[in-house]
Amino acid sequence: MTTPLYLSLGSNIEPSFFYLRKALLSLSGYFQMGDHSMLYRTAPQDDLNQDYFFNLCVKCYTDLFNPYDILEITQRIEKNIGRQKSADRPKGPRTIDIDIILFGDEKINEKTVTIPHKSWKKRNFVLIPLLEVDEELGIKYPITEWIKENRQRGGQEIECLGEFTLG
Ligand code: PH2
Ligand code: MG
Ligand code: MG
Repeated sequence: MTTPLYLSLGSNIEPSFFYLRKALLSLSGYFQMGDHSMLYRTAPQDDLNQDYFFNLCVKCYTDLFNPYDILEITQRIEKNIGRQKSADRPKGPRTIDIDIILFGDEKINEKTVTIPHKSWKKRNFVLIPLLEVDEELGIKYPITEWIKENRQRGGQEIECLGEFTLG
């Protein structure tokens, strides 16, 4: 049985496009790849004092069923791309971030992994590209409502830069 897996990718250390491409190519070594969204340039959230991010979402499929196995893969790829975690700035600048947003109907809330992602409802840089890769998610979750609410709260600047090709 294959399960859909929705990932959000982000980078705000140059060369961001290179890191994002490398992440998509690496993911294709572990998962069956579906569509990825357009590329977005987005204002930093949470830790505001850093460069703008480049974000996109991708839909994958996998036969794995243990969310920890998925996490291990995404973290291994982050590490390979040179991600360095900073204890004093957990939401600070990063070469690449690969976040698990949704994994089938999985619900897990533990220290190392939370699915659906802890902050996905509050982040238009996740919701907008996510809806683009799978419109039907908008039936299951009130995503357009969340997007509107987030917009009203402010600080959610997001600019579509167009298609992101792997070539
Ligand atoms: N990631 C964060 C914190 N803030 N802001 C934007 N715009 N994009 C991100 O990917 C992002 C962020 C923590 O992972
Ligand atoms: Mg993140
Ligand atoms: Mg992360």
